[in-house]
Amino acid sequence: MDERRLAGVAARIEARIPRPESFTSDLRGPRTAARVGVWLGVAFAVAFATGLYSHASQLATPALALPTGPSRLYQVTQALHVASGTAAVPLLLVKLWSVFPRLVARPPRAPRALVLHLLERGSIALLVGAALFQLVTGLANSAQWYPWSFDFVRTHYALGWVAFGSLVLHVAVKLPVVRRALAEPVDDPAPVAGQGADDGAPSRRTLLRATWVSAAVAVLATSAAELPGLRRVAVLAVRSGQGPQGVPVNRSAVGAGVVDLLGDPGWRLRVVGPSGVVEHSLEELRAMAQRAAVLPIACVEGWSASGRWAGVPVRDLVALVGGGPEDDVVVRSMQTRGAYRESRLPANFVQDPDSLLALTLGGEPLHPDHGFPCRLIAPARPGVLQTKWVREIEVVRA
Ligand SMILES: Nc1nc2c(c(=O)[nH]1)N[C@H]1C(S)=C(S)[C@@H](COP(=O)(O)O)O[C@H]1N2
Ligand SMILES: [Mo]
Repeated sequence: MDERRLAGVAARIEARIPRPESFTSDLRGPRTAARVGVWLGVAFAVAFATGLYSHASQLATPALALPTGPSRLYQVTQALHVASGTAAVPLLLVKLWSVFPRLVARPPRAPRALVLHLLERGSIALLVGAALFQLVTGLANSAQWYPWSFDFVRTHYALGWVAFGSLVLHVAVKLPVVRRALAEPVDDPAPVAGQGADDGAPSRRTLLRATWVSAAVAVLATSAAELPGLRRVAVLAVRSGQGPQGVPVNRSAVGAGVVDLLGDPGWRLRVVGPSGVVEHSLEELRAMAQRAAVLPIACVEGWSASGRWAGVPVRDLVALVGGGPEDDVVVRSMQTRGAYRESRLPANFVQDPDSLLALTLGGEPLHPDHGFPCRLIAPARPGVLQTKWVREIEVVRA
């Protein structure tokens, strides 16, 4: 009796679980999945390559010397990183929709087929999980929202490898299906009059066009602020482009807890090197040979702004304490807490004449929020490493 009731309940549940046949839209399936998949693959490849470069740029001692020019290199690659990740959001949603019926396909019974099925499903679970994680954490990061306690940089980097690795595997496994699907026409030929009815559903071509448009709108709404004249289109951009001296601010002087130190007449820049320690007052720094350069602040979060910075080339300060062309420098802020209170400038960046200890922005002394009395600004470098409120520069031999 009980057993019969149980069997009845099981049968009713079973009947409610959708089967691949329950999804009737022709728009799903390989022809849609392959076409959206191509662009999703491109977006992930761009995000992965630019992500690796960004990661290498933030290492204290990268394995190979990264180029110091063109000065906008980091700005451009980081904008591409955020744009490709943003474009991937609508692409991934349409792609998941197009293959969703396969998720509820019943596993085969034969042991060999079952093992293959589970391996395939496992690799797809890894790919989808890692891809969703990357897009969600990346978007939250570009919105400056950190609702988690793990280390974003390390986790996003590690899962970038997982996502890209499982993507390569997925493409390799699906290549025959993809080729077949791409060789087929996007839409079936229109039904001959009198035979078969046009059910009024949109065509696959319409669906694909709507997908491309969504991806473009998502990119423009978040990133157009980076393009000249298009800031007003970027309704979802986090940075307004406003800030003292025309450059936005991430961490203000108040936020960094340095306000009380900025007016100190006893402030000296300490420069430590092989031949000793030299201290410079602000007046002395202003009296040294100055150099100006138009350089961007390019935040890892995706916003950027260029300014005309002027000050003393770092290499001139390093030369005064016996530093040589092979030496890195560590730049330390007056800030006593916070992850970005110091940064390391690799030797080839130290030697670039545009790597400045900046004293002015747009011809005016630095605003307190931009790092008064002086800050580091170097070409092709992530914003997080452009240390503000500098107190000490130390020459270190790698
Ligand atoms: N000392 C110190 N320097 C810092 C930071 C910081 O928190 N402390 N933030 C960095 C980050 S994340 C960025 S994007 C740039 C922003 O520079 P800006 O505020 O002048 O635009 O400063 C960098 N320099
Ligand atoms: Mo930043």
